[in-house]
Amino acid sequence: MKLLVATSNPGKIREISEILGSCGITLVSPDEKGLAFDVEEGGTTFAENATIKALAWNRATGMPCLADDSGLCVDALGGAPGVFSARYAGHAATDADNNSLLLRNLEGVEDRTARFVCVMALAFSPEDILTTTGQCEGVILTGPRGEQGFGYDSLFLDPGSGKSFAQMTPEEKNARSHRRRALMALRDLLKSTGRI
Ligand code: ITT
Repeated sequence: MKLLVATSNPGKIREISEILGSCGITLVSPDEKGLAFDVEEGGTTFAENATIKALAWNRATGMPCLADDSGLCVDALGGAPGVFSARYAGHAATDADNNSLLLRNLEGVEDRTARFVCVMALAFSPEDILTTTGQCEGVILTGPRGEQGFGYDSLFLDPGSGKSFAQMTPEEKNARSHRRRALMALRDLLKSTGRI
């Protein structure tokens, strides 16, 4: 099976091909097809956004299309920043801006439990869409730790290892990431429904 992966992020494409490539799935990127367009992620849930993206690419190419949406959900903030993770501090916000705002909003807050969430949507047609979710539990630190990663990694403590995601090698992080869990669930669903 050939899948178009609706991202031009090489890190995501590598991670997806590690998990799905071994099941007889060939991945094609928009770059390889010479395609580029922006899809407005106007949904209120990760599932809605991932589905909007996967469907838009499916309509444009006629191919099965895989898209994801992910973000950080903090319990004490009612699940924020959630689908607004990339633009928590505004449309032009940098990771540093978003992290500063998160720390400010959690000043003096004791319950700092949080999770990274990722939803994968695979659209075969508008009537045939599979979605799976992966989550990864953690605790928001009171200040940044580590230099690796991106986004909220330096503030996200993995309680099991005692390291922030930014203190892990890419391999260590990917082994437990929300994206990996969503992808493994997708691989299992494709197998159990006889599609691969
Ligand atoms: P696309 O172009 O593929 O849409 P994106 O940068 O918008 O990539 P996501 O929708 O996957 O990325 O993630 C939205 C935001 O959630 C991202 O900008 C980060 O702030 C945060 N985030 C998601 N996954 C993360 C991770 O593994 N580590 C740190 N922050 C993460």
